[in-house]
Amino acid sequence: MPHLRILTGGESHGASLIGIIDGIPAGLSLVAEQDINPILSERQKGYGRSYRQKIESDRAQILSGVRFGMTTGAPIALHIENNDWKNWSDKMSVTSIDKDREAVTIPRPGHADLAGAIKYGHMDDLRNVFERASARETAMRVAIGAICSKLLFEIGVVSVSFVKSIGTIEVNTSNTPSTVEELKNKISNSEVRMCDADATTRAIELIEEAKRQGDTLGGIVQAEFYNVPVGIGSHVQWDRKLDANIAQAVVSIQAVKAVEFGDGLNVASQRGSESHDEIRLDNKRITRTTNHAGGIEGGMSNGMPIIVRAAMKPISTLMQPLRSIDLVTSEQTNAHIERSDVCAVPSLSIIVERVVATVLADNVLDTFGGDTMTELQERVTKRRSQEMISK
Ligand code: EPS
Repeated sequence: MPHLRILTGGESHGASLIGIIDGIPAGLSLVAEQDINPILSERQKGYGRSYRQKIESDRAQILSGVRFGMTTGAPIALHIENNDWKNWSDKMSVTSIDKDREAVTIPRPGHADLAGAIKYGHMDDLRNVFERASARETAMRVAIGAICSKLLFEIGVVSVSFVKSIGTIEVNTSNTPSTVEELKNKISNSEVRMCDADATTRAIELIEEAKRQGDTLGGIVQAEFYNVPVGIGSHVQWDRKLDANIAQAVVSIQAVKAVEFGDGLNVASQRGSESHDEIRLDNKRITRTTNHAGGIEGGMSNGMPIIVRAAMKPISTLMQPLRSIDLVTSEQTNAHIERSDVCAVPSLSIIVERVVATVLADNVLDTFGGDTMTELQERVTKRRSQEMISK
């Protein structure tokens, strides 16, 4: 993160999630009820989530850095309560308790349980690892990302995200709507955030089948960002490349195993003539005929839509568990079972959109600076004028 500083804290069944984002300019209008909480609700939806989502109704409270609905330039501290905490206050007690802690000692294949236990010396209670490893933490990353989305919106950037596949069910992209608004409408009518009614029905059937079999499902999501100014990120140093920054952030999301930009893995089998985007003028604006690159060349935004895909592995808590060992008794047995989701791919699309927004806002601020939103907007407007050819 070249400009912003961000930290999150909190456990899945602890009292709450907290987050701090430092580096947002002064003068950004910010109201949690309008700018953050509707997006947190979206993250909780999606067919295949556990009963937990009926217990939670995530709302971020802004604790600092905002006065009278405007950012002051100071660090913004956020708080999201875990409603479920009241049911877990013994198991997650901060102070020692007299009761049995019901320790978990059988790691789940695919989860952070085993490596985390060996690393931090928690072989006698894996809960010390998995409560923090849990994807519950993404609620706070979405809240922070929603602030970044608002900043991007104020410089003219809009975004959308959707599910491309769940397990073996893929959307038919041939009738994808051409405008962002139409696309958003179609996605919001699907319980799995797919812009294809037939694929939605089949994905829901597949989730039901996986649930009956005590199994889980992964999938692929896509996030798109329009009107990003040219030249955020940089070719001059490895850690300033925009795609590298995005890849790190996206792969840091729980259960994400792969990230792609534009044509992604397909570039490997293409010819150069098929893979690159020809440059042309559209009313004196420099633009491209195609967008195979997904809006990034040489580690910099090139003005075309930024297209990012992420692949999520199936969730590692299985109701029909895989084999594992008890770290205390050495007995070969079934992995630990904990209430969990069958499929969280629709939520991942919301998370990826906000995590990428965070990286884009960070790179916008690194490139253009500005202590106030007015300064930032002036500098972005100047850059946009350089995207034109005057003759
Ligand atoms: C998660 C397991 C489930 C999910 C949770 C992530 O929680 P629980 O064990 O309480 O049912 O619902 O995700 C959330 C709580 C959330 O808000 O996204 C896990 O193990 O990662």
